[in-house]
Amino acid sequence: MGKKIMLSPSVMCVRSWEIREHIAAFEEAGVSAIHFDVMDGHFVDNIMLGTSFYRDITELTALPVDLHLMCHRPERYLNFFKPRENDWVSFHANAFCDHPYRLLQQIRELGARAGIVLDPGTPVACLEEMVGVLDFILVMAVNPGFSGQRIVPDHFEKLARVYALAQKAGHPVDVCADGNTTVENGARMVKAGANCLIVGTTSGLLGKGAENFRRHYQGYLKSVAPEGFSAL
Ligand code: S6P
Ligand code: MG
Repeated sequence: MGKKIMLSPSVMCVRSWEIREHIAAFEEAGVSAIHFDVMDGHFVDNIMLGTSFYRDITELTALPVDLHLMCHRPERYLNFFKPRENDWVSFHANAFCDHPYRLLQQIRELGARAGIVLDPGTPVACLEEMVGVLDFILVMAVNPGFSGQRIVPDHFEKLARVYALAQKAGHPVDVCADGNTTVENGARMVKAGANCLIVGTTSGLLGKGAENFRRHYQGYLKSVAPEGFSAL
């Protein structure tokens, strides 16, 4: 059995009125989590995906929700979202946050999985002091704020450095890639060390209806990890 690859579909790429059928398709496919982009209009200009939509999703499924907080002061949002046990919560190393280590501990105390996000411009070294309290690292392949962008050129090399650091943690730390996870890029991301891919419009899986997701999910998974894989 080869490397286990997790896929997490990004719901900002799904029309809100199509969410119910998509969640049914995600459950059938056995995705690892549902990626949920939160944008505060300050850390990034865009404003997107709030607490009521999060609650709607949690009423529809027990699948973990992967809260990607693109927000300054991410510590403020735990009380608003109230993540469930087994949800994933990540925030950006370059967002204003006085005590990121403490916030990671607080996320874990809720029983959720704690993650740090690296922008394309954020150095990998900032993870060194936090890797002991991390469950995953989300490496942005695009600048945060929008779907449908092109990957930054040095992303694969950066992923490899993140993977090397994660290996030294002494406990399992997942390495996730977010943005422009086309089949071709996804395969290179997996080779570079990612074991989790956030899939959106450019993967061809989202933005074209739930039936399209159903039809192409297994093929995508096979293409990004051709040497033997299993979904978690
Ligand atoms: C971007 C966001 C991402 C997008 C994803 C969409 O700010 O964090 O999670 O949802 O990049 O996928 P694609 O394939 O359109 O880039
Ligand atoms: Mg995201």
